[in-house]
Amino acid sequence: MNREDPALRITELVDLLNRYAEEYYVYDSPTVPDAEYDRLFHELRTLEDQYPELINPSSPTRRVGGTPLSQFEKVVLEVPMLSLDDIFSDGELVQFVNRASEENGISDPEFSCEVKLDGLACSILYENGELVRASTRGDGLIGEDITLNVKTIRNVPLRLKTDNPPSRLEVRGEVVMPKSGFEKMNQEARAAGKKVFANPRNAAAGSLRQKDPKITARRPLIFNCYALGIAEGADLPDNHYERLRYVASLGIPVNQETKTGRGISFCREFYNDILERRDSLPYEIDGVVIKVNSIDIQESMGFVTRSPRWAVAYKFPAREEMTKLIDVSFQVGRTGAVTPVAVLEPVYVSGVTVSNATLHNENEIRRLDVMIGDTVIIRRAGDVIPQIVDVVKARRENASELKAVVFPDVCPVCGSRIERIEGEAVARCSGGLFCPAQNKEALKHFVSRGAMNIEGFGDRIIEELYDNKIIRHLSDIYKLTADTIFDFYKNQSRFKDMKTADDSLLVNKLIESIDKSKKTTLPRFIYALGIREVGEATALSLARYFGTFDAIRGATFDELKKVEDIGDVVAQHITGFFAEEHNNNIIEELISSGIVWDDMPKNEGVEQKFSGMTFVITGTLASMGRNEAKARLQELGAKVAGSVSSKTSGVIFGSEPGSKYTKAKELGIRLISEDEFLELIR
Ligand code: D41
Repeated sequence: MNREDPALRITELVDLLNRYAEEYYVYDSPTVPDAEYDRLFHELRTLEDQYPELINPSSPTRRVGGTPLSQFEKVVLEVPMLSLDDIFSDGELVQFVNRASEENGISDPEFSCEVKLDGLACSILYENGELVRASTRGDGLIGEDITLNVKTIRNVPLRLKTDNPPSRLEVRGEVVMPKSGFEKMNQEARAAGKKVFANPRNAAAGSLRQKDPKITARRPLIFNCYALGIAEGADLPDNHYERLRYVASLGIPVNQETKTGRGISFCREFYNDILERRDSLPYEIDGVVIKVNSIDIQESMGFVTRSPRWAVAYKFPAREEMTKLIDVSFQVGRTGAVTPVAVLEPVYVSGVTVSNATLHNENEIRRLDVMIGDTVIIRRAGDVIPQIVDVVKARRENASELKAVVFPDVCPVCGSRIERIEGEAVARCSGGLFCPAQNKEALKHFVSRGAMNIEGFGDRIIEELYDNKIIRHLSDIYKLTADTIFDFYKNQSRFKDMKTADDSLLVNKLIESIDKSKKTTLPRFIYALGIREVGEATALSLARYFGTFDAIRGATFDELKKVEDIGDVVAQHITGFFAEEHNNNIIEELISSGIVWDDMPKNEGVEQKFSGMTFVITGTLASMGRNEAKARLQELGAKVAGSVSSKTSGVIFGSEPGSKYTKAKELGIRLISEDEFLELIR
């Protein structure tokens, strides 16, 4: 790298950035994470500020966006579509706010703050109220005609909702694919062996650039307006926020999170609030956009080459970074599923150092065509396990350093054969309870929160007690005494200060919580057994339907299938589980060690008030916690789901409801206030 010679470094950066931009804009297939692009862009801009004489006319800082794809008709944008300058720190925010304040001689200008949707920018033109043309942003001056595709987006009105439309009105905004639709589409694509998209933005871009609008029509896209272009014959308000409200009154969707306020503290609060809620929003965002609200002040601030001086994109920490794949290890789960895990050169992603990522299964390794030694793009979003989303093939310089990933034929833990079932992506260790990995996972599941809920029984303790043969089966947990654990741990260096079992608060606490867990509920106990495909919801259905443990254990395949949500596969897993003598022995031991629960009132065939209904809860309820509300609904036969769909019977909302409220409204689903809810469950 030419860190010393600015002229050479500038040339290098221009070439690199232009190549990345082409891959991103023209081919919808970026080869480097956005964060890398942003960093290089930032470096180039800083160098150009320092050495203006070295500015290259083909520098990406002189241009906006990319070249349009030739397969679509070109559209000349009468009013150019500018881009946004990025900022990454509070210091830069302070500079921006000061610039806005000082230049205009007012101390506290008003701002409009918006989420920065991560999709594809586009322009939609209405003439006399009719949608006549839609185009991508292209290079900001010339875009591609995607009218037919945009017309298939369900929340884009084909005609404005007014009797008195402006003669010409161009709305600009972002087309995005909501996370839920993206997941579903990728799942279907994966199952069908088709191309999956790396993220919702690529999926949105790919969907809009379909030659066949019928394909676009099947993609779950939405549009949100964030600015106006051409406006003729319209009497527009004098600030940005009111203009968006005007547009919304014409039936054009505008993002609900948009807020106005004054001063830097308002901008900071907006940024922090959205950052905190980032994962619970139904679409991907990569920051917030802060705009000076007054159109007069906007005009007096003007713009530089590519972007207005009155607006900035304050970006969130990146969720995608580049690193190296050092190795692939194979993990065996509770059900024997063998999962390939990427061992990575540690890299900092959205606030956390990541050194492992999941590779899902063998198909995924093949799809990515990833090799050990490759440079990969990893993504960490929310609480989910980091994933490898792409391989940077361009960085495969030295083929001799690459090694193929070999999927094992035998379990790496117990040596049993690995089974692959036709049509199933997962490979499984056939060792069952002979496999220590499966056994340990079964133990971890048994003590987990939704199961027996034994506090203080962490993964590490389970591993250590298991590896030292102190516990083997689920039933051994209730045979543990403070002395057994203490005797084991006092020989371990990290507990060497303990003299007697009584000295160790931790050991005593653990024994106490083991004891406490003996009083449980029927659904918890069933779930804790770890029967394949029997999650918390199925365990609850079983408990409700059959009322007693013995009735469940004795149920036939046909009887099980009468329970809601239980099909052939699950029924098979349940009968199979109880047919194993080994499992029954452990169950008997568990029960004789004192595990108790109350039987449930049977609801076999009895219609309950909310049977067959599904509710969603959003916001904060004043009268009870969410878990209690959920339990009350379930007692009455309802199901409680985490997200709103067309199948939702109603959405119960408390104060500060989230996006689920908006979504329910959009879908015309019944909205139930807390008072109504209390009335319903009385
Ligand atoms: O949500 C967005 N991605 C977003 C993009 C937004 N909320 N506001 C934006 N405002 C502008 C200006 C200020 C230039 C009208 C933008 C963009 N531009 C933009 N998106 C892509 C390039 C520029």
